[in-house]
Amino acid sequence: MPPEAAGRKILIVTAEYYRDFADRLEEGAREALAAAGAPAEGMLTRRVPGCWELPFAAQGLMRRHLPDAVIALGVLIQGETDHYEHIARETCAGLMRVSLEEGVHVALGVLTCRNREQAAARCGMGGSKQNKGREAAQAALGMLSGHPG
Ligand code: RBF
Repeated sequence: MPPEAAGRKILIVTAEYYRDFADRLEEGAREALAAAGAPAEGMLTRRVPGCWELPFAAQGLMRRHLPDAVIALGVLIQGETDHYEHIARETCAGLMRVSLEEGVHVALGVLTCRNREQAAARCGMGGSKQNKGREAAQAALGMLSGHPG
């Protein structure tokens, strides 16, 4: 069987509001794609300022580059106001909407955390083996290899 990612174009769009976490998520996603046989030219990576920008950017990039799948990455951390709730809700709803509108799977690698420690543990930092960027990439690959859609 050919590697799942061979010959595919996969877009990784990352919100870099927390640059340290963003870098780790993107790294996890890229490693998972490379392990599945994606050549460097099959991976398109783009950055946006924050999670709020992810749905708009993803849609524009999908129309322009026609990827086979999209991986959306970012970290939201609760603050003292309720901004977090609004950004989290609209980011997730927006990503689902563009996925359905464009007919291309968007893997959700957006973390919604109470604090930096929670985010670090999910980005493979401080000895953690978890990386939600890697998991999102694996979900995207799973959808490309035989899942309906
Ligand atoms: N963007 C993130 O990616 N993660 C955050 O935790 C985050 N927190 C924010 C908190 C406030 C109060 C505001 C105004 C913005 C925040 N943003 C965050 C940035 C947001 O996603 C977006 O980039 C900006 O609002 C500009 O449209």
